[in-house]
Amino acid sequence: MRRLPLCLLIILCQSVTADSPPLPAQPNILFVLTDDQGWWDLGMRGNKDIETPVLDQFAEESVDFTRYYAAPVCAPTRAGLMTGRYCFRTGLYNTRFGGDTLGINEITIAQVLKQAGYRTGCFGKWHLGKYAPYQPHLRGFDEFLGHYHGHIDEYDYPDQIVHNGKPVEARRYVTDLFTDAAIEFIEAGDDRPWFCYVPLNAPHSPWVVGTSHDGQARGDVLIAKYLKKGLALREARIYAMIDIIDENMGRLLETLRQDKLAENTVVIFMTDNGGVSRHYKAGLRSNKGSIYEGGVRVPLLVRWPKQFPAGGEVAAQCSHVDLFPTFCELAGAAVPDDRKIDGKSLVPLLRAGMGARHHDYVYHAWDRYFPNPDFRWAVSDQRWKLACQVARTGSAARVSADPQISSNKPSRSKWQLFDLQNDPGEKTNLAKAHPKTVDRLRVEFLRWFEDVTDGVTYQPVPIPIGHPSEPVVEIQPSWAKWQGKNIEYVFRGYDWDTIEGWKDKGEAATWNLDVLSPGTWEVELSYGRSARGGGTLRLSVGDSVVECSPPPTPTADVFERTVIGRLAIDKGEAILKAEVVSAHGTELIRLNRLFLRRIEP
Ligand SMILES: [Ca+2]
Repeated sequence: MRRLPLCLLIILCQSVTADSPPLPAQPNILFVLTDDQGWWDLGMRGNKDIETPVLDQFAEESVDFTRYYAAPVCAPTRAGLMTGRYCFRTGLYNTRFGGDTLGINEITIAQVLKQAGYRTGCFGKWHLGKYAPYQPHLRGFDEFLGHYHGHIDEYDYPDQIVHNGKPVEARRYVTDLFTDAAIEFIEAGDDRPWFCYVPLNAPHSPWVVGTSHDGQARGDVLIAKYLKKGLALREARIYAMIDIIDENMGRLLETLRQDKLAENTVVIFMTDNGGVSRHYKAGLRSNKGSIYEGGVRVPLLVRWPKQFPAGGEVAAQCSHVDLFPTFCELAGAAVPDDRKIDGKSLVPLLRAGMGARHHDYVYHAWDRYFPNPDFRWAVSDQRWKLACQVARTGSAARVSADPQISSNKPSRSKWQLFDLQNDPGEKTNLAKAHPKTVDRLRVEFLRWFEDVTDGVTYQPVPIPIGHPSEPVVEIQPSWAKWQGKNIEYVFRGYDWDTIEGWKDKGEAATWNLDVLSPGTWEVELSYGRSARGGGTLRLSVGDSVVECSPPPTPTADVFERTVIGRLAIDKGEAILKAEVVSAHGTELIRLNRLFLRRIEP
């Protein structure tokens, strides 16, 4: 008896699609992605404390996907969104250390839509590659304003902002800023349809809501509002950031309304991984980074007035990789046929406004260090989910850019089986009661894992230098490998990272380079040095060497820049090496960054 309604639903779904008139060709696509906002961080999910009136109203006008999955963390989801492929196929395996770079042979949805005649813009967090030619304006986006890394540190007067490859200064709260840029893009329209991708970096840490130069009025008011409701300060800050997201979603939708674009625009709202807030969880287990539902189930709301039924609800399990073929179908563009695309278009489900089946299986795996089939993984069918989450030991601050293969052994005792239909909170492990289901899901997961990792190398891509659009290349510590007893990488938000503790002769850090054209580069060192330390540092690429003894800076945490010489570098793969010639006292320096500036021949 349980199966009958399901069959009817499938038949209904198919008949709606088959009998429906064709969709209007090439609608505009406005795609809003938020960062670390949970499934539960919406009023419509029963969260009585958060205030998201715009998104709640938008949900009533949209098709709501109730089993929609992102990857457990940021960059893997973005890789899947941009390519329709699970991230491991693309060479992307990390959120830092250069492992967050989308393979150069991947085809992005922006490239496809641009080819199909769309104007394309991206406003927000890219997180798929820092260097040319991995930057978004070189990967199909006509227009990019945003940042490359996983987060920035200043949200009010935002730092690390880039416009089409060039660093720029910007003011205004970052969510307002990216929304302003998206609205400018939408309103600068011509006859072409447009694709406007708005990957807002809120409410990702560091949870900054201040408006310091405006008297902190808005930030203080929003935080105070949530503190009064009894939230802890951290939670109040996250909710306050979501208030601002909601307000800006309203600005985008109002722009469409005023410009009479609403009926010709498909609007998508989703978030990039599980939430980080803990005040209200809608009964889901765990948070961002995990393979439990709280780590991977995210909202997906899709609105197209008169085409997709308002208030529709899709129960079928769907995945972030599905948006790529969905956008292709909306644009009338062919899905690339020279590679495996994991996603399946959601258009039939959207037109029906319902559906109980889409993917037989959806897969998750996340290990910061290296793709690993035994560490943190899960696979689900429409009812069951097999999950394994093993805690890794060790300090994240000392994580090497050199991927280490885990020594974890497969351990069936750590596998958990959940009945998601009856236990969406993943409270009861049924693995012992259903060994055949466990076997089936594990076999399916391993089949998938072998498939998506087959023939792919997982290493930080070599840093390209000599690309014509990037005459100055910033070499960051997080992309280095290092060797030595004292030396260590310290993560402080990318531009403030260091490699420090250089004490013994021979202690070294290296970066792999991909030299696109031969030439001479001026080397500038950004560093801090205490008067209690010092010494001589050598930088080399092959036979080309420069040495320097940088003077002290006001403290070891104040970074100054100094040009230390020139390196002649041949075309091809090369290794840039920094090493201790001599050191005394506390440490030689704290190496913050290197800048390679091409000298015109
Ligand atoms: Ca995220």
